[in-house]
Amino acid sequence: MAKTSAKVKTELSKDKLLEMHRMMLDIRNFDNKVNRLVKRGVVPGMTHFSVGEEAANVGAVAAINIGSDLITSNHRGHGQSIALGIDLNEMMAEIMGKATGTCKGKGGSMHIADLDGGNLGANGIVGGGMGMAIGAALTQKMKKTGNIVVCFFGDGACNEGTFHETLNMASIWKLPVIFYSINNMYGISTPISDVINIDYNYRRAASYGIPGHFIEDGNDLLAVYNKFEEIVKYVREGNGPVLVESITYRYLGHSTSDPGKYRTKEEVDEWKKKDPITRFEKYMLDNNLATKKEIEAVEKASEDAVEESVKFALSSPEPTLESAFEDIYAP
Ligand SMILES: Cc1ncc(C[n+]2csc(CCOP(=O)(O)OP(=O)(O)O)c2C)c(N)n1
Ligand SMILES: [Mg+2]
Repeated sequence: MAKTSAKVKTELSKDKLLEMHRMMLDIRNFDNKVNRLVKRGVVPGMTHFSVGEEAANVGAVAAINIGSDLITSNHRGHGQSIALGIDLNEMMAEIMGKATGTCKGKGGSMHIADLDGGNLGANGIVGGGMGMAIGAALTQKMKKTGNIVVCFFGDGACNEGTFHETLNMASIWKLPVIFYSINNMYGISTPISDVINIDYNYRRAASYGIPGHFIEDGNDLLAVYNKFEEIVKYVREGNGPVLVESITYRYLGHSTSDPGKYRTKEEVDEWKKKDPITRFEKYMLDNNLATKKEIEAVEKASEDAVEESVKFALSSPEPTLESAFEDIYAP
């Protein structure tokens, strides 16, 4: 099993560590449940999962000010939504297209937005969050809010034109935005090594005169958290944008319709040995940061919350026909 290299920062309380662990469990349990529900035909449409990428999401979100800082997301946005503390009942209802959903059942899995948590929204256009992120960052700068924006995207999105346009604009205007590429090494079935002529995308930061950071082990929760803590401070102090990339892996297919024939079982199994949740549990136990009993209690609470969300969503009403004409224009 790979080691957790990062040291716990003294200011990280036991409660915070258990909360981060809970977030990772919620992501895994929630997405595994949705995957089963899609296969049973209970959840309609296309769904992308964050299973395996929990630490890369939770470590980043845990370092920002939830409720005042902002994020933009992509098609694989369940991990970020949950890490920001979205109501699981409402999120499950949204994915099932119910009126009680986060977006009243009009968005579904790929369009979850949660303004209370600072989530400006997921979207199905690869690179689509980048323009929104720098617009939001410009607002923060002009209004001097002191808030920052984290723009989440994949490795594949780094070859979209908007990546270059937004990094360039953010750099010349010194906007408070962190461009964060979660590199799971594939864009659908295409390995990243087939589509870039450098080893890692974070090196592209040099083209815009901004810092590029690399988190080699994005399955190490504390390595992600510690790196983000440092970057968040730099960006909040008004030094301009940063590009950061973490390496992780998705256990499930690109989406529910992906049989995954482009990668071997051995490759997937190798990554499962570096599982972010198992490693963090071991780390907490080895360092006497939590007891087995406390960890089991968190596991049980997470499983119960996901089951509860399914009950809530299934018993919720469908949106009415009239509601299709509501929420079209901003007030
Ligand atoms: C502009 C655009 N081009 C292509 C697609 C189809 N598409 C959806 S996800 C995806 C791959 C994205 O890969 P990456 O950015 O690495 O994210 P990951 O799915 O690996 O998390 C593609 C090509 C799209 N949705 N939007
Ligand atoms: Mg990818």
